[in-house]
Amino acid sequence: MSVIRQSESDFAAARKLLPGGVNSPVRAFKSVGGTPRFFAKAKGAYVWDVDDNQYIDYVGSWGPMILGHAHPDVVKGVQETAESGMSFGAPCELEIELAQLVVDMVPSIEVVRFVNSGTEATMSALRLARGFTGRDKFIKFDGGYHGHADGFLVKAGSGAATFGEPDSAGVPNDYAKLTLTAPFNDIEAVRALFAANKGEIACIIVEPVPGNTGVMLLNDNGFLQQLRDICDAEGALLIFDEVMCGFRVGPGGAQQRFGITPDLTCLGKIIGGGLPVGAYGGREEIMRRISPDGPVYQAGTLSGNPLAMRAGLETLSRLRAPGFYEELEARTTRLVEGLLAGCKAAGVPAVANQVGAMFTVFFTDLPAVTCCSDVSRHCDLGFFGRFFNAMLDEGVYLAPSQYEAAFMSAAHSDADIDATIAAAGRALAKLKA
Ligand code: KE4
Repeated sequence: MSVIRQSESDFAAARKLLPGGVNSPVRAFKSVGGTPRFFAKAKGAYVWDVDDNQYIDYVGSWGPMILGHAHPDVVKGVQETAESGMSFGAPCELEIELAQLVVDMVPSIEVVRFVNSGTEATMSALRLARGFTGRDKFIKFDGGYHGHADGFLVKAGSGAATFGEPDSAGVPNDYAKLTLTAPFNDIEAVRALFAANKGEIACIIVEPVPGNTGVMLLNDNGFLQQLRDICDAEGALLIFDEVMCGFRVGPGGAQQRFGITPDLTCLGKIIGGGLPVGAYGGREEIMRRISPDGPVYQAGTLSGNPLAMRAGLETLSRLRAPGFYEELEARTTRLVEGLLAGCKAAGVPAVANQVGAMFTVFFTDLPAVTCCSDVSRHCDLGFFGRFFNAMLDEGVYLAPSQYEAAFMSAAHSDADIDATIAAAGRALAKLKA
């Protein structure tokens, strides 16, 4: 059991000043129990808490740190840029450079707008889809999490599902009723929604690689193509929420990996290299409806600020190195196979879902986890919590919720992966004893 006195003291102090002692709910460890670790430092594949305990980190700030923490070139770029000013509130050339890189990397994006978070990206894309189609309703999927804008907190996944509260207080019923939901991978349910809401649905928003009910896999029926086809037939827009899987499952995200072209794409996390950046983009015809070109309003004081743009540039430009994703995916596969082998050896029933460099291990007797109800009904969330804390004691930091994804970075070495697998073996043996 690691010494965590300073984290305990910090958590007590933080709880007096911050709701739950945190600035984002999942960080409070409510679903896994125990004291959240307050981080003091992060470098490469490692983080250190305020008691100087070191962990191999598979959260990576929830995805952004794909190069590893505090990459020297990213840090140097931010330091240099800061010398010339932290934020202008005026156009700067770094915005053009990052926009060009996003347009070059993400197949469907012709025009892009930078914002400050994934939530801003998805809420703006939804407003744009409504403005472009003149329709108010939209479809999301059970367990899909698209940030905390009101209309999305209806059967949200991730944080809300972790707390077992699929709807959030404070979301007006009149607003929530515009949100239609369907099970992921279920095209018949989507067809039924369009039939029952003829001419009223502005868009479908989907995580093409769901990561907020743990990682979910597409079925074998070409679900994303089916969504593309139904949107074309019904005059609705297809929005890919690639905040998590964008630049994570390949240089062009899920749309490039699966060869499907959405009308709008939402980005976040990796695009800012650890600084607050979100983005939404798509076909020029649609994006030109955004103010000041068009009537759909959206704005932001710190949007496109030079520091965040430079961090994003220094990060994305390194993802295009030949073999970058192949290596990352191979490391992730080796880790997942090692963890499952450890579970088997310990007699702990488990399965895993992995796409590229994101994965989730589920503790369940099911042969596969294919939807969010599999997680809430058939996964041992209590065991997950005990495993999470046992891995903390072994010096490995996993996501503090069964409903989250874990992320590999380019900084994780083979030795780190071997050490993680060995740590899991010890943790599982302790839990089985
Ligand atoms: P942010 O507003 O947190 O930058 O992005 C919201 C968002 C939108 N779309 C997807 C697919 C997302 O995964 C997210 C945010 N992901 C969570 C992790 N499940 C962020 C961690 C947190 O909420 O603290």
